[in-house]
Amino acid sequence: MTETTEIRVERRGALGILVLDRQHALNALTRDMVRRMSRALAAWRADPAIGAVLVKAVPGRAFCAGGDIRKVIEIRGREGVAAAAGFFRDEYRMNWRIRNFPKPYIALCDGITMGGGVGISVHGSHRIVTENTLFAMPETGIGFFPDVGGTWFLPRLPGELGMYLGLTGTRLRAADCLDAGIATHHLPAERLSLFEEELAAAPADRVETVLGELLSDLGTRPEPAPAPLEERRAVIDALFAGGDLFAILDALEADPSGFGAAQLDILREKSPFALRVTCAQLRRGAGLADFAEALALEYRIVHRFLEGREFAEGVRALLVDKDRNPQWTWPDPRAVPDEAVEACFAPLPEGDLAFDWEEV
Ligand code: QUE
Repeated sequence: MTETTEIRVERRGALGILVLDRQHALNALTRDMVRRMSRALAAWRADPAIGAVLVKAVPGRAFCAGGDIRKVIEIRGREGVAAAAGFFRDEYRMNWRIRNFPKPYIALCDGITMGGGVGISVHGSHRIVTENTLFAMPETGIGFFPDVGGTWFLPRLPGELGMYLGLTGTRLRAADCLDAGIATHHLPAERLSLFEEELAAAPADRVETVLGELLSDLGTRPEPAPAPLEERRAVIDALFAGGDLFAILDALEADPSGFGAAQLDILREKSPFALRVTCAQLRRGAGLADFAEALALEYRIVHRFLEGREFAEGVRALLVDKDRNPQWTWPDPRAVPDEAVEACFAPLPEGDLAFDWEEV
């Protein structure tokens, strides 16, 4: 399969439609896909005949499982850090365009929506989930950090939910996504094609109105999760409130309910270095003034993850060799030097990533 078939850029009525079509890889984003999406957004922003953008995947298990990070690690090995960073440059710039898109941006998250898939949905104006949605930011498991704007949206979820999701990589279903504010609407999957058809039939200047009508007509309440997140919110808020990872780990250890111990078991599988960085990243993210700053901070961090070995080792163990036995650089969070964490946030010699609607 050639790269050019991995994303379809279509037009239907006043709708700009992006169709992820890389099913064999759960629609994980290649650099080519990212660039095509980014270019389409710039063109549609300036096109008065386009009233809204719809992003969806070909029918299957996934909306989008992330980025094609196996390829990123391969490029890092062959061509170096700067070449590998190019993927993230294009991806973060696309994330910025989604958040700043001046018309409705509608993501149909009908299936696995993780990592990079969250980046192409959660920043849009309309995030539609279905009974098939499985949402997560699972990066700490592969020695990486919750990027694609995680620095911005995770600290802005209610209470300490963002810290919990970013550290543990916990997967959420539709009802929890709605309660958390990650999703804005729920549609049964069987109604998605009708939704698209009706929206495409609206003239450009009516799309926004019709969109609202369709969502209230077709939208339903999702099945509640078996153990809804809302019931654990108070416990999560108490246990994940610490200012640094050590305070959070101490709170989990002291929790008598069993929930704390279960979270510690989950965290023991993650990269200790990634956990330290993620905690510091999300606390910093809470204080940032705008989205661009958050992405620029991630672009700093990603350079350090490309320079180090933790990310490559996580990708090797979970995605390439699949032995699920990563040999992390530091065996536990206390062994990670503070300087190694702090170094992730230091300015880049080349300066920060810039955001605009020009070129790719
Ligand atoms: C954590 C992650 C990712 C992951 C698995 C994790 C991630 C990602 C992929 C992925 C999935 C399918 C593919 C692919 C990559 O898996 O970000 O190339 O075909 O992109 O545990 O963060």
